[in-house]
Amino acid sequence: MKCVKCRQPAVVEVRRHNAGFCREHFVEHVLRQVERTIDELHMLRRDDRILVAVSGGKDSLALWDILHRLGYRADGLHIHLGIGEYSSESTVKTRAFAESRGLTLHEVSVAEELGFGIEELSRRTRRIPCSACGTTKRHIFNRFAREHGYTVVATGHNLDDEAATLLGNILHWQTEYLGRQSAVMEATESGLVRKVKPLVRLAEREVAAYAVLQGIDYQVDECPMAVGATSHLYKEVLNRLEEVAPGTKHQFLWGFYERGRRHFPHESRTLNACKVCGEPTTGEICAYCRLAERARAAAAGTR
Ligand code: Q46
Ligand code: ZN
Ligand code: ZN
Repeated sequence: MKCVKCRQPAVVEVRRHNAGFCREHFVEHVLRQVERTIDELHMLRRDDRILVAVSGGKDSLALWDILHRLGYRADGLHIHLGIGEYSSESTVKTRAFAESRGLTLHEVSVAEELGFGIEELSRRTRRIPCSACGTTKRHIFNRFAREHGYTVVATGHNLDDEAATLLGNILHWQTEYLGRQSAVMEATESGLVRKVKPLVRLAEREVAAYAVLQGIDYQVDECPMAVGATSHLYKEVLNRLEEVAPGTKHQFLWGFYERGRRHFPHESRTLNACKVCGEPTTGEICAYCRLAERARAAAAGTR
């Protein structure tokens, strides 16, 4: 197969575009896809101060690299989750990446905040690890962005991630989630910082190919806590459909953004300041503070 742009041998094939690309033109293709997503969905402004949520995996490091190349002002925030060797290795990769490109990296440690990491947090609170982890990450990213004057938080969710979430939300008819599922979450007066997902036009394998071709040394291991997650099964199912009919994932997700989402309720919720930490919440005390309180109570043996 030859590159559609220059007829040199292709190194990556993108079946849904029925095209092959050489290294140089694949990189250019990825940059254009992200630029197009940012423009079409009005994700970022040139004067935005962007905080990239960097885990050390391919998606977040590729996103940081791409935003940097597109000329945006983007700093990184890495959270030390405290999930054994997986976490320490992720931190090493993230730091090395930031250093190699001269980018500003902030770090926050869950263990320093709570006294223990995600593994212990989920054990003590008997919550599914990814649920406790998600609550913690959302809280830390939003609070950090707000306190440090960032106008937007960017995450590395790709087409496969978002299509799998959509499939899960439909299978369970989570109408409230469907109304909110979007590649852009606007800021609220109550203090939720704007959130964007600039990689939603790129399939996971395209992001991986981009990271490899750009020489990004990322954490290749999966988080050990994610073993058996249903999202893996949804991704497998979607990949199977994609094999038979290239373009299915894109049509599914982007069709939803363009034609499906508006049929689900998405009225803005009234949010209050959490009585403990001040972060926005629908109740009196936010999910993160309730989680932290439960974990501390369990440690003190009061429950
Ligand atoms: S880090 Fe955290 Fe993920 Fe690990 S515990 Fe689950 S949510 S899988 S992106
Ligand atoms: Zn080429
Ligand atoms: Zn709180």
